[in-house]
Amino acid sequence: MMEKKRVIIDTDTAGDDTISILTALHYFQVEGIMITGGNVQFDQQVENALYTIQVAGKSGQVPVYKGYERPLMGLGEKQHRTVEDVHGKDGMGDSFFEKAIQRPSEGHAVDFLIETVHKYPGEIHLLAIAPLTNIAMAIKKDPTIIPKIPHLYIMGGTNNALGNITPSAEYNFYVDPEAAKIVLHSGIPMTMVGWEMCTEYSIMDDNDHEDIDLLATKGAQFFKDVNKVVMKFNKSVHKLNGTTHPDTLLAAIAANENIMTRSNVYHVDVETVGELTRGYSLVDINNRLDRKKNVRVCEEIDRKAFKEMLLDVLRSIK
Ligand SMILES: [Ca+2]
Repeated sequence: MMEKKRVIIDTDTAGDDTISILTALHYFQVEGIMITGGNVQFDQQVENALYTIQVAGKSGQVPVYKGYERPLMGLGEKQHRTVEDVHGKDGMGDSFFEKAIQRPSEGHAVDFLIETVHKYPGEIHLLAIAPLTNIAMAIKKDPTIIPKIPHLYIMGGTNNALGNITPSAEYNFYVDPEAAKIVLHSGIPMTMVGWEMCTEYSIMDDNDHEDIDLLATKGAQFFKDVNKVVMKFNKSVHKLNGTTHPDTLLAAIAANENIMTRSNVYHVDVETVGELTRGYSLVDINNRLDRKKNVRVCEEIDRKAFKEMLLDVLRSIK
């Protein structure tokens, strides 16, 4: 068997983050999980990550580090907004799972990232499925990690499409656009999977949920539990008929780039000051700005192959 690639996950663990973590644990050697402020109350996110590791049967094998609880500029109107309405009060579909046995590791997530990248230069792929605060701060603290990171996969932004937290912005970029800006211009090779990829290719409708139920595994039950609230939310707010899996899609693409059937490298930037557009991601498709092309943007996914990967992951968790 081929040796698994090493990854570090940066997550605001709630809802689909958990399935993304399960996906990463299935396909990668996960060196550690970093928590950043986002979806729900910070310590709850830490607990959710620890519990997810336990569900995967890997308790004590994957360290969880606490990172920044607030965005870089989290003041006044820019205060960070959690989204319990999307994922449930506990971020886990109001499942209120028991407390995991594993506890968070000592030390700051950013220091863990820096140390691990230096320990395995050229080997640590990053899966960013949260606001980009921790990764931006790591780059600022030690820019010498930049050439040692082979690839960064970002779930965030949109390719000039409808946002989810505001009409113009996707949640991860909206929470910390300054961090997104630092990361997008860092020079790290990166792939962005935007929210519109999620709504086009990752939705699991009632039929898909039936297929998942039929697996009758612990993984399938966990999937069902954490997705209870988001199913209702998506129907009423986003007019989407099913659950959305942006973070899982991101992990699946990182694990198997062949499911990304079309992508292009563009100049991508993020709006930090717009009255209506804070967090909006600009993708310069026609190169009107004539600026450096910095991001590979995912544009099409083999939806069937993605679903197969998801089923494989959930099937494997007995
Ligand atoms: Ca997330």
